[in-house]
Amino acid sequence: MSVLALAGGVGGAKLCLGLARVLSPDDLQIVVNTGDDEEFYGLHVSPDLDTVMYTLAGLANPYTGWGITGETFATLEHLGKLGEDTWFGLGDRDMATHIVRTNMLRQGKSLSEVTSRLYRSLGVEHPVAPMTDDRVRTKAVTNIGTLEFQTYFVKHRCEPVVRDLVFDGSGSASMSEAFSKALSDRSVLVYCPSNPLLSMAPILAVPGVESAIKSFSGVTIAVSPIVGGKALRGPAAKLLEELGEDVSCVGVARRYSGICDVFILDDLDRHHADEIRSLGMVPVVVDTIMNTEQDKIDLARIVLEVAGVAH
Ligand code: GDP
Ligand code: FO1
Ligand code: CA
Repeated sequence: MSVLALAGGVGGAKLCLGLARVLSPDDLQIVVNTGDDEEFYGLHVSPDLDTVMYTLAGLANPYTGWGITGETFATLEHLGKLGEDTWFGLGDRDMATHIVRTNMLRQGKSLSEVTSRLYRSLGVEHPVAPMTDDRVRTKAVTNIGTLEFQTYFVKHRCEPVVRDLVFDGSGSASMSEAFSKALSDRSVLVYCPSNPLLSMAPILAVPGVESAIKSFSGVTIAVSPIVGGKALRGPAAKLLEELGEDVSCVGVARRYSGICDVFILDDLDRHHADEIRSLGMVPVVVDTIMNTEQDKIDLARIVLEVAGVAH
């Protein structure tokens, strides 16, 4: 079975790890959101690409989900002493990733090329690509003004009330080559349990993506990131509410209506199965909470089994 998985950061990375444990590198292509990207201290940071990378490389910080385990922050501390505003926490080792990325981009390499080099260097064999090599930046239109994504997310801890989300630059962006190829030659598309508004929406906003998914010849399967009406972490539930959408797996499913065949929802949400069916998707109810590596592998196997049946 040949799979294309779409992912944001922490939630997406969990299922990607499970998929990578059960599929060979030839059978799995991962495509990641880059709307969260931003420059700090002159360095290009790609949080979701790095979260997936550190997770697949076994280096991810298990408490935060992002960054490197056992990280130190001496450079950041010194940047502070030199008068820099240091609310965005780049660790010493993580900083090396951004230095290599920034240098390669400056030399004219694409973000796809940089990503392949970084992942390979950390021993990750499964191919992972950004959704686009072009500049797309998520902005949050809030009650305190329009904020750059990391200012909203990290500096203001997602506290401002969001009225709209804008994916700056996406109108003129093109899908990365790996993304566009995977949409035409893979047999299963998986929407990982990532934030539908902040991680999946920017991927779907890249011109041509939605229409390519509509004509995708294989099976499309989503896993809900909303469990029991709540996000397991992060602002997904708060954002659904602020944007007037259903704060449940149904709100998530509605966003995938017309571009998804099978919707996997958690046991806790089994009472929503009929609503999912009425949106035109086949509901599959399972335990979707991935704490251990075995949980991630188990859910990945279920996704593949469901894909096999639906095919
Ligand atoms: P971010 O970019 O780091 O915010 O991560 P993502 O967008 O990829 O994922 C965030 C979403 O993952 C949140 O809405 C969480 O509810 C969801 N999530 C995290 N862990 C799990 C899990 O174990 N199971 C499910 N179903 N969702 C999860
Ligand atoms: N998230 C935080 O809440 N605080 C941080 O200081 C922080 C630093 C950071 C550095 C590198 C990186 O790749 C991610 C980092 N994140 C941090 C996480 C990240 O900004 C968000 O989780 C995502 O952008 C949301 O997907
Ligand atoms: Ca993200």
